[in-house]
Amino acid sequence: MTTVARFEIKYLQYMDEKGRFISNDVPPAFARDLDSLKQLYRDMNLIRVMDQKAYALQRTGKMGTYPAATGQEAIGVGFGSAMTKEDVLVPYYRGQASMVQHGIRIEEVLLYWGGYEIGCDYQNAKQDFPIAVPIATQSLHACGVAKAIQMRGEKRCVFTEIGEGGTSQGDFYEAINVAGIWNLGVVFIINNNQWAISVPSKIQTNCETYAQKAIGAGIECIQVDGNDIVAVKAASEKAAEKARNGGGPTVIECISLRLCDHTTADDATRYRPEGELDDGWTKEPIIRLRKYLESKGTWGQEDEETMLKELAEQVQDAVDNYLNTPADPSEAMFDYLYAELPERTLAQRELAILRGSELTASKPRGAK
Ligand SMILES: Cc1ncc(C[n+]2csc(CCOP(=O)(O)OP(=O)(O)O)c2C)c(N)n1
Repeated sequence: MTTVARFEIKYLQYMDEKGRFISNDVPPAFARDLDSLKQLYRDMNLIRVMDQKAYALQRTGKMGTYPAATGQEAIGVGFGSAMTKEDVLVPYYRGQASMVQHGIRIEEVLLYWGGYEIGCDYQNAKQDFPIAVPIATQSLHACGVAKAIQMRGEKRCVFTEIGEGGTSQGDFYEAINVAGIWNLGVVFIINNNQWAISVPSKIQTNCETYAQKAIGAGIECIQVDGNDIVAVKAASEKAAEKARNGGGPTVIECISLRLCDHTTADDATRYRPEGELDDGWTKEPIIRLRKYLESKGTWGQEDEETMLKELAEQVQDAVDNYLNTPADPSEAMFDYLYAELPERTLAQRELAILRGSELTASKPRGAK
């Protein structure tokens, strides 16, 4: 017997949980620039503040279900900041960090989760896709976009994110297969936050890593510390550059931990083992970058307080815009799916208009 092929999975981490650069690899250029790191620190904090506010909106009946990304901010901010304006983002429901990073407005994210169709009509990112709630469907959409880019001969790439649980779906395997064989410029980000609602990642697959699923599709892959924004951004920049230049797809598995409930409709205390959160909070991405910035003498308590105050104001402005948006009329649910409504749906739309007028359809969400 002979060996016909060998594979290995590389792991990338630059910064440990104490905020020390531990890698023998030379850090990428952005990581040697303290202003760039400070900006990334601010961007991650923005998502944390936004998530807290979104939870409060849901809890006070002013918004629908919301999936926070607490503890996973380095993933979305990391790969979102590796994207150019021309690149296309095909997000999943826990994708607010990359969405905001790519120019989608905070109020648009809130509007989506508040049930507004205009939440998907991104003013500053027209090319980006609506949030995909059906698991793994976005992986195939991303391949479709990348195929169009390839046919037009454009120098752009596509980023799409998926939870580790979502990679069990057929759509994901079909997507990485077609991305491999058609050499599509897609970067698949696996957000391995250790949980698919109450199913721990360890019993989701028999693979040692989620990254290695790419090997079956013949595409390059890497596993990174998803709590280390330097590693996430560095791996994403490399994969994006390759994709834009015709080098094909990459799968990047980012290891992190969900430090919040799955969504506002979940109670993780019912399945999470004791102690997991305590340990998780020592490894989360924001504190480690703060420790690094402090160790360089470039960040202190005053900077922190000023930043948090500014971010709270920024998020509150977005919340006010959200709350002051008149509610979509009931018939809006019919208005964005077809160019021309089929006959039978027309009747349903008429009914929705009739019913809608009985409700307080045009009342802004924030109205008493
Ligand atoms: C096709 C489909 N099946 C089931 C669901 C219900 N569902 C919502 S989230 C979820 C778990 C997903 O976990 P994972 O992919 O790990 O992502 P995470 O939510 O942890 O980011 C499931 C099964 C769905 N949204 N779509």
